[in-house]
Amino acid sequence: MTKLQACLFDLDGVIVDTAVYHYKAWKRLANELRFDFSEQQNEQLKGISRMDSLELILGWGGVTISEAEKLDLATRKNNWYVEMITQMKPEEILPGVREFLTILKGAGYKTALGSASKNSGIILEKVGLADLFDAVIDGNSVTASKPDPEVFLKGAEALGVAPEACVVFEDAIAGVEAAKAGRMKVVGIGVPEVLKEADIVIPGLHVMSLEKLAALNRS
Ligand code: B16
Ligand code: MG
Repeated sequence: MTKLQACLFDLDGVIVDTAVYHYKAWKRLANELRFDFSEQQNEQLKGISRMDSLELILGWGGVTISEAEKLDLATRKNNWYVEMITQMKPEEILPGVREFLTILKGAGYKTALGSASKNSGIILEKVGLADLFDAVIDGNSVTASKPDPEVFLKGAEALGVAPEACVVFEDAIAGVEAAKAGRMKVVGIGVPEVLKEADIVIPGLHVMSLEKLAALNRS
């Protein structure tokens, strides 16, 4: 058994709730195209890449367009999204996140971000968490989306830690699958009925502790 040495964190839904901003921007785009989609449909967009999200949304609206038009729409949505996230403040960090990251650093664990977002750098800077991550792997440095393990394997590599010695914190099913495919332990953020493959599931990082991390080592 390899002793756990590093923690890898998803961003949206684990560190901050940027899903609300993604939803507002995608909804604005859909409305301009003269259709709408529900909050329930929006759940399917969590954790998946920008272009994959656009494909799903266009499918819901029955819209068929060229690849060039798709790129243009994705850019417009992203501009609206960036306008919103540049207003983000440290108060938007989810409960217990800063505290747990600080405890991890104090205990000698390495930390990395493993997100599908190409905007993770701005978000971490705006909420003031950039200094608590030893490495940031995001949509700018990966080619395959979750559930492919690439984002987390690159995170482990950047930290110089074996995948078996890493724990991933994830809120999306595709992210949990990615971590498992990368041979890592997974702490699901959400409910066990949804994140069935996770080793443990907690409601948020406010209830995470070094003791729970140590227990994963024995599981
Ligand atoms: P961007 P995560 C994901 O973040 C979001 O959950 C998903 O809704 C979004 O489409 C994706 O990032 C790409 O974001 O358009 O900013 O590159 O959960 O992987 O941290
Ligand atoms: Mg997420």
